[in-house]
Amino acid sequence: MKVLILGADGYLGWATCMHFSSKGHEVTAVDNYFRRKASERLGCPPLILTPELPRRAKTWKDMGGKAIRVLPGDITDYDFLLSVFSKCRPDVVVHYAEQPSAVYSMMGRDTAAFTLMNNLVGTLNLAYAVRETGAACHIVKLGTMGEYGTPDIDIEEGWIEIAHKGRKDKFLFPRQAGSIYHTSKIQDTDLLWFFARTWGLSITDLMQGPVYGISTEEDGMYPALMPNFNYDEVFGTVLNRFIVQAVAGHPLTVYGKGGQVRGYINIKDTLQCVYLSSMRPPGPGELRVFNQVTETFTVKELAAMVKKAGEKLGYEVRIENMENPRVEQEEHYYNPKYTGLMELGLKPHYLTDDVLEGMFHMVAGYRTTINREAIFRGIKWR
Ligand code: USQ
Repeated sequence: MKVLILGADGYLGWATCMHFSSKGHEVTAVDNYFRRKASERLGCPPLILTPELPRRAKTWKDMGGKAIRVLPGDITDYDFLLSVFSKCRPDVVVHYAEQPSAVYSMMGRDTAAFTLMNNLVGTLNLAYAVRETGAACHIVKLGTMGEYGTPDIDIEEGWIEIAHKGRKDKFLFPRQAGSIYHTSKIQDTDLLWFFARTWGLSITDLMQGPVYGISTEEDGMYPALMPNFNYDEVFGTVLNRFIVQAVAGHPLTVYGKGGQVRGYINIKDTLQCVYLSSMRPPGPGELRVFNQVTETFTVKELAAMVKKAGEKLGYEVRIENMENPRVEQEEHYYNPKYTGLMELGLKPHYLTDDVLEGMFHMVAGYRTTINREAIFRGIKWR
């Protein structure tokens, strides 16, 4: 297949490029380096400083991989995106090219506006490019479990049947996000659902939970190929942050009571999910939704697991329940369904003591580069 990966320089993007490439697909990688530049600007670069995409692609090829074409640019520039489509003629587009941080979106008016503009115009351009070039391609868009919020009923896999006054219909599951970022992901889903209904586009929406992990099968732990792993308050996800905090001797920053439940997924399983979805596209006009998580934990359960694994390795790990900078429920019902990807063939890597210890060992190798100032600065929702 010809695979176009938008947002190829993010935490998940480059790993996805290598995953498809290793299976013999023809990969084109696109990124405008937003996240790389923003995390640099905010003084919170990733733990491992990786080269930009052309160097990564060269390293991958030198190490025996297939060529990956790199086209740097911004998909909110429609002419640029059209030129990418004419060069690549994709069978599938994996769309990660969004501002991915809830915290960044809540820093102020400008970052909120950027998040909406970037995420919505990028997605709009993608739909138009598919239609204008007549590409018979499937769009795999990364969504987020945070779109659903924390409702007091079971969360279905994207769709819910509602009976009302004696009649029934199927609708997108109600969504009520907790940040401007998560709201932009509801809105981009609405855009794509509109284009599925109106133009017959074929869409998969992967409602992913927070991802953890620092390495994948394909990178061979070679630093130039490893994911851009952020541990700071703005771009880091909670479990990755806790491991770095434990290694740096910083208390684990549990927000509020720590009873917030989320569905988590190992980065290796993200790759499987995106791959499995790409190989089995939905029909034209269909918006297929999968909940992309493999298990659920409260934040305090995660902190306890990290403390236990860290102490076994000789670290002194302290947990601190701090005032929650976010507005979110700290104790709530949470029961999402997540069987669709298993039915497609996902073989989960669960969060075991061995996985945690492996992450500790890898992070410890970069201990001297950890910037403690970036760990917590207290960006508030209100
Ligand atoms: N949390 C803490 N302490 C921290 C960081 C986070 O207690 O130091 C808590 C948060 O308050 C939240 C939970 O951990 O309740 C998850 O936070 P997170 O920062 O790992 O995740 P979030 O901000 O929701 O965003 C991340 C990714 C985003 C993705 C989303 C999936 O940045 O791209 O869409 O996870 S989900 O959370 O399911 O919406």
